[in-house]
Amino acid sequence: MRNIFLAGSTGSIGKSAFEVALSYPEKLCVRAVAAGHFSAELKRQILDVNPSYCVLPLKSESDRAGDALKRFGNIKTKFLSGDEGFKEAIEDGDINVVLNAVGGSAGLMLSYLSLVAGKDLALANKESMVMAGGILNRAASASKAKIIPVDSEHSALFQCLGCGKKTDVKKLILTASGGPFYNMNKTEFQKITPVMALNHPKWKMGKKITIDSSTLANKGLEIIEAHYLFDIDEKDIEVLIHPQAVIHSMVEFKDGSVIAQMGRPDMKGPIGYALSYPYRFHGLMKPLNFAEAGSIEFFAPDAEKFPFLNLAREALRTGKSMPAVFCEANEFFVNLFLGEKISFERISQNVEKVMQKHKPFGLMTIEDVIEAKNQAVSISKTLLSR
Ligand code: MN3
Repeated sequence: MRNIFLAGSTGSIGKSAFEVALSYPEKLCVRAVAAGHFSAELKRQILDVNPSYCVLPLKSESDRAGDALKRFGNIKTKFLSGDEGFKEAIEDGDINVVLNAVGGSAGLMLSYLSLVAGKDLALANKESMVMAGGILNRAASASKAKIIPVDSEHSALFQCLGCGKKTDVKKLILTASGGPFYNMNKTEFQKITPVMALNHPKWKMGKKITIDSSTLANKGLEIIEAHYLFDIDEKDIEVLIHPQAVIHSMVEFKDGSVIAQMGRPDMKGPIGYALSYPYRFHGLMKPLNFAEAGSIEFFAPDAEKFPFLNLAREALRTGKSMPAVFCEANEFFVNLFLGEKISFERISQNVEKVMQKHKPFGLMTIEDVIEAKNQAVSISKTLLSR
């Protein structure tokens, strides 16, 4: 039995993970949940599984949740708040794995605390790996905890890498659906609204990641994530547009052989794999029907149309605090775009300016990462006041 701390339980990944857990009750148990707010969905989850803990960022929210569930006499859930609350729940001896499906840089501390506590981390929150990859890897090796990717491309790479030795790997090939604007003429980019950008052709996801998919910042973040997860050089990580999203990523070995991982675009695949590894859950999802899938296409990405690919590569080559600043500045400007305060093309233009102004410094501790995050926000704000 694996006892899961499911963080971000009411988001799109969280809800799929909840379903996976309920489908394999003899193998999985949701022992703790965490969400950004107390909602009807969270209440339903607590009533469904009666977890030992529920963690919310604010004390006022966790008090509200506690009050709302008090009248259900059999609920044994302890309501906690903030990083202290996370720590208490993570450190509970019953928890074996933390599934971090928190959206954006808010997931950073959870990844760190989980690994420090020696708990395996099923990682859907790519931002924490981008911002603090080196620190998280050190924490994992010190505590002997494993980091198992839940991001679909990285789950695919993880599965493909199992087919050979690391010294025999030539390159990683990250596939990208291309998002809704891949075929749009760049001159029309100025007309893109948040509603248009939120309409992703293949995956149904949260707002921040859907915008990131439309700018290809998501793929940029995934290059950095892949580097830290698998210790592969930036120049050996290729991006390939593959609109059908049937191949989730590939690994090329030095003998010229390429291994691909395929399946329907269903997040239950990578979630289930991370929670069953090194085994597999039987009947997890409908297999691919190749005759139905029809033809599959591949294109080289257009880095001029989507500047985030090269910005991410530059951040990774610069290293130190630059990936964290890249990640945080992007999140800052994505939120402004969602609020219709800046245009679509401004997101990448502003991130580039923030990177130019930032003086990179080495990241030794998690506090250094938070300092990089704060600097990214303050530089981002100066771009708006002019
Ligand atoms: Mn992905």
